[in-house]
Amino acid sequence: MKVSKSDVLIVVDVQNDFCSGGALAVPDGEKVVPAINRIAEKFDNVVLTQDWHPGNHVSFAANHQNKRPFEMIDLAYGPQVLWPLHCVQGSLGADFHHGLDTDRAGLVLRKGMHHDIDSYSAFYENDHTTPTGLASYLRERALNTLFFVGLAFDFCVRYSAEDAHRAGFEAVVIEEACRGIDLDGSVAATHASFKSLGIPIVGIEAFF
Ligand code: VGL
Ligand code: ZN
Repeated sequence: MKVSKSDVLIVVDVQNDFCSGGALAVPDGEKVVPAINRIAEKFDNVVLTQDWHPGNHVSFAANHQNKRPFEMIDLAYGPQVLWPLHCVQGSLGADFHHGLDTDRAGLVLRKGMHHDIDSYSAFYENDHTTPTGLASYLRERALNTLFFVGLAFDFCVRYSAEDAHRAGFEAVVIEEACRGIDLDGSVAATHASFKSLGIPIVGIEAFF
């Protein structure tokens, strides 16, 4: 596969809190870093996303009485998983993993900044209405095939790829350069959803 000028690599949330030792560690999260750096060299266009929450964020279990991480609550926009405090704006946990090559990124898109709405997707917040601006950025730059890598496969990568597909972009996921949280079967649900939407998963070797 030859990467073209209208392709973009979207590197989702490769941040300390999602890596080993982090507040919301995804098993083997940091193992995506070498693969992502290798793939990124092939792309002219790279976007990094960064989960970036205020301390009073609604997705933090600590901000609700008698709630523990990984419990669900109902918010105005629907069900929401409660998470451990993670990726707080300006914290070390919110920094990109030190091994990630960030130099070639044309855009760093921060998300989850509204205290009352979570944002898994890089396109729309969890109310499915509030846009992040990424779709307009990509359209204006005529980038139409989007390759997704990063963390977590079954949350932010999943919802970003699905929203991209619904917005009319070609969305492709490089699963070998992702790792999942796997909460209540969420990895299997992600595979089923990608299959029904026709979102392909491609291997890393396709790029070399
Ligand atoms: C994520 C849970 C909460 C992710 C972000 O990056 O997948 N998951 N915030
Ligand atoms: Zn988050």
